[in-house]
Amino acid sequence: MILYDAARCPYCARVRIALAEKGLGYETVEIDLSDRPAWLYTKNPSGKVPVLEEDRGFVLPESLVIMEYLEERFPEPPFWPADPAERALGRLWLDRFDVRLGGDYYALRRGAQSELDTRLHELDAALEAQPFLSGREYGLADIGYVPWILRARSNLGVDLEPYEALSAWLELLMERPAIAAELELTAALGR
Ligand SMILES: N[C@@H](CCC(=O)N[C@@H](CS)C(=O)NCC(=O)O)C(=O)O
Repeated sequence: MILYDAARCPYCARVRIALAEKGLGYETVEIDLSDRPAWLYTKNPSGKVPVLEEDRGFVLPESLVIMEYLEERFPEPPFWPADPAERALGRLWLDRFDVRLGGDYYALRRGAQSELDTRLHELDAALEAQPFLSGREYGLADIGYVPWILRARSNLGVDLEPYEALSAWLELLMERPAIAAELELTAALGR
């Protein structure tokens, strides 16, 4: 498998974490997003990364679609909880990512008006009630959000300490080698 990747890209981070959690080996082709090769558009017409390419020539863009694909093609270990209600809530987190985190994260990064603190309070409140985003088990919802939380802290200088449940969630996640590797990569990127 080949991952067309960019170290800085949090959407790529979702896929890197998913691949690592599934224990899958892959080759990385690092894409310079400021000088994208023209052939990238043949793999993904939007010219965005991540894109996953399988040995048999199957090419798939879009981080959420790739994660769901990996889950179906390599079911072990499972990414979704056994409880259908928790699965549904996990999917809702992913579906609402832009309003629940992404929009205000990117607004802050652009220097525009941002309510990232409110979004972080909301995440914190959700995680006070349960250890993981979709409920009792770690899964795709957590993988879908954690790259931005890591980058908010290391790249945007957001102090996560006031958000106790969110910080506890992050600590728990960082015990996982796939997330710890991503933390190292994010820290190495600097601001
Ligand atoms: N919806 C896409 C978003 C991917 C995305 O925005 N990737 C960024 C890098 S973090 C990119 O390729 N940007 C280049 C561009 O917007 O032209 C996904 O989930 O994979």
